[in-house]
Amino acid sequence: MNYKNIIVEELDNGVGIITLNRPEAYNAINNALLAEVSNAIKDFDANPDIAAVVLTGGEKVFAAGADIKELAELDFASAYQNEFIKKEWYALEHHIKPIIAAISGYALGGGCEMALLCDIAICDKSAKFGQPEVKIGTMPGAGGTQRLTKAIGKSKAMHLCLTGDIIDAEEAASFKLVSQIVDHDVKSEAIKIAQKIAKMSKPVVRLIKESINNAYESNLQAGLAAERQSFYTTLALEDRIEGMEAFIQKRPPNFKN
Ligand code: DAK
Repeated sequence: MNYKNIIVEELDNGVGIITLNRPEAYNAINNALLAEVSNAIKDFDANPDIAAVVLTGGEKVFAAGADIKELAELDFASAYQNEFIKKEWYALEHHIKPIIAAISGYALGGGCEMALLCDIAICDKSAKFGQPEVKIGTMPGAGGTQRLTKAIGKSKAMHLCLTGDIIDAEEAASFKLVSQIVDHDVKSEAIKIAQKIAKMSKPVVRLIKESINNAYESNLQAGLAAERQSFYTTLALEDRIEGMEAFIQKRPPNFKN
C-alpha cells in the first residue's frame, strides 16, 4: 500500500514503526488515515520478522481525534447502517503483536482512544490527554467511556468525558493512563521497549498479552482460569525449556519462537 497519511518503517531488530503523519490537521483521524493504520497493523501482524510495533505521532501532536470535518458530514442513519469506521478500528482493537504508543503533545478524542488500545503507552512531558467530544455535541465512540473508565476509574473518566477537560502528562501518569513519562525522545524510548520485547519468545509474548487482556476484558475468575491455562501452555514450549536452562547455566537464552 502506498501510504499518504502515515510513515511505516521496519527496523532490522524486529521492530515496526507507524508514525501518524497529517501534521497540517494535527493528525486528525480521517477515513484514509485510519484505513492506512489498520492496514499497516495487519501487515506487521502477518510479518514474521516483526515482534513489536511502535505507534507514534508528531512532536506537537499524537492525534487530535477523529477528523471533525468528516464527522460534520455524518448523519445517524447512514453512520449506523454503514457502521462508520467500525471495521477500521477493529484491526487496531484486535492487533496481535504488542503495540507501544509513544505520545508527544495532544492525544484527544479518538487519539486518546487509540493510545488506550495500545498495549503500553508512554509519553513525554508535553503530552495532553482528553475526551473533548462533549464540547462538539457528541461523545466518545471508540472506547473513551469503556477502556478509559477501566484505566483511570469512574470518577476521573466521568470528569474527562463530561467536561472535555484536558489533563497533562503528570496527571495522566498518576491515573495510570501511561506507564511512564520520559524526559527525552519518547519514540526512541518506545523503540527500546519494543526491542526488549522482540528478544523474548514470540509465543510466550503472545500468551502474556492475551492473558493481560483477559484481566482487562473479563471477570477475575475467568481471567485467572485463562491465565493458568496459558501458563500450562508455556510448559509445552521449547523456548520455556531454553529460557530456564539458560538461567540455570547463567547465559542469555536463545529463543527459537
Ligand atoms: N479534526 C479536524 N481538524 C483538526 C482537528 C480535528 N479533530 N484538530 C485540529 N484540527 C486542525 C484545525 O482545524 C487546524 O487546521 P487549520 O484551521 O489550520 O486548517 C489545525 O488542525 C490546527 O488546529 P488549531 O488551530 O485548533 O490548533 P490549536 O493549537 O489552537 O488547538 C487543539 C489544538 C488540539 C486543542 C484543537 O485543534 C482542538 O480542540 N481540536 C479538536 C479536538 C477534538 O475535539 N477532538 C475530538 C474529535 S471527535 C468512532 C471512533 C472514534 C471517534 C468516534 C467514533 N467509532 C469507531 C464509531 C472519535 C471521535 C473524535 O475524536
